[in-house]
Amino acid sequence: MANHLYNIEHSKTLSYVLRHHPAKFGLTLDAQGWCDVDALLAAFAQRNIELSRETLQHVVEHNDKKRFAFNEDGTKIRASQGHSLEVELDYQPMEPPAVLFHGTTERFLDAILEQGLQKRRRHHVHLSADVDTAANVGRRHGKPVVLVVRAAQMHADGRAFFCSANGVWLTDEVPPQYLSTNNQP
Ligand code: HQG
Repeated sequence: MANHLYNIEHSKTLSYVLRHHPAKFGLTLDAQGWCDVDALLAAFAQRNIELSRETLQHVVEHNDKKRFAFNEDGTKIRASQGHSLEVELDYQPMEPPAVLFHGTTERFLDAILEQGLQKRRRHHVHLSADVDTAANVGRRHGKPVVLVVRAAQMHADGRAFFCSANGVWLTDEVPPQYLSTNNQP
């Protein structure tokens, strides 16, 4: 059975393929981002990347952030969020909690407070429901800073929010007036 490291490698390769570059593996995603599981397994085998159906199931189930999901009958797989590709993830708009959090790093702070949060290469701006998760996201880029997003106010102002299958909150952009660097938005 796949060990932890093995899972990380597979998770990285799956993220690469299912979020950003399916064509590099000769694969296509449908409009909702789904990839045929048989085709995925064949593409990995062709490239001598060992990935059995059982291991794939294990990765989907045990991945630390539950990054991937199967469709109902298990014939298709997709990344639940994080795409740079144009996909329609068919999440329903949802009312967010009063505040959400965004983890970033100090060197981006001035630009963010001036321009707001932008999705950049991703499909959405990614927000977390709790401070700890946001701090961990920020830590990927350097010394973490957690921003407070006045999500309920954004929603009241007509901005759409979505919650991914793995609990990441998604929105198009966060203008600076909804952001603050402390817990008193
Ligand atoms: C920053 C991971 C300057 C933004 C995580 C972030 C997440 C700006 C960086 C998911 C800016 C983009 C996404 C502006 C935003 N000026 N910098 N106006 N607006 N930024 O990696 O949110 O492990 O594309 O603060 O856990 O860090 O991959 O986005 O620092 O859920 O599953 O530009 O990726 O999930 O960085 O992370 P990213 P993110 P996975």
